Amino acid sequence: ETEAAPVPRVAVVVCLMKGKTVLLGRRRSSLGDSTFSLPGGHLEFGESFEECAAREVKEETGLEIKNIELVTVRNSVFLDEAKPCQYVGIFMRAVLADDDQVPQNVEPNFCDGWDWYEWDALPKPLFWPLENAILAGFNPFHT
Ligand code: 8DG
Ligand code: MG
Ligand code: MG
Repeated sequence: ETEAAPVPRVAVVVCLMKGKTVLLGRRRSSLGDSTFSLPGGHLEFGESFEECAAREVKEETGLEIKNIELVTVRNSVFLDEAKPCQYVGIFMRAVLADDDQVPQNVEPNFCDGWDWYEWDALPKPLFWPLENAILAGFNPFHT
């Protein structure tokens, strides 16, 4: 059986900021299983980055967000995976539309649950494209 050749895909990820903290969830996925990552997912046809950010955050956490802005773009190539893949990662930042909202684990098959973590004390291990972005200077609080 032959599979279609892999192609790069566009992913929008969202650094949702509350005070000095950001929202992270532990992944349940063949890619980066058990690592902490931002809410986010694949850009759908016709969407703006901001629309995708709001939709993915809503789908995964139930939260409504505002002040959605582009922070940086990263190219992440996963050649060592069983299914090699490549993501152009669009890193956005945003804040809660209403500070009283509490994240819900809407997709428990893909995430152990969401929580707020101090930017200066992030949990380990981070999903490696997020880790790499931070090592390269990604900081949603300094833009
Ligand atoms: P979808 O079906 O909802 O569209 O996608 P998903 O199931 O939510 O996809 P995902 O794995 O959460 O995100 C898509 C890709 O985005 C992921 O496989 C790799 C890339 N990505 C990064 N950094 C991050 C990050 O910090 N969090 C998430 N969730 N994805 C990231 O490059
Ligand atoms: Mg996701
Ligand atoms: Mg998703």
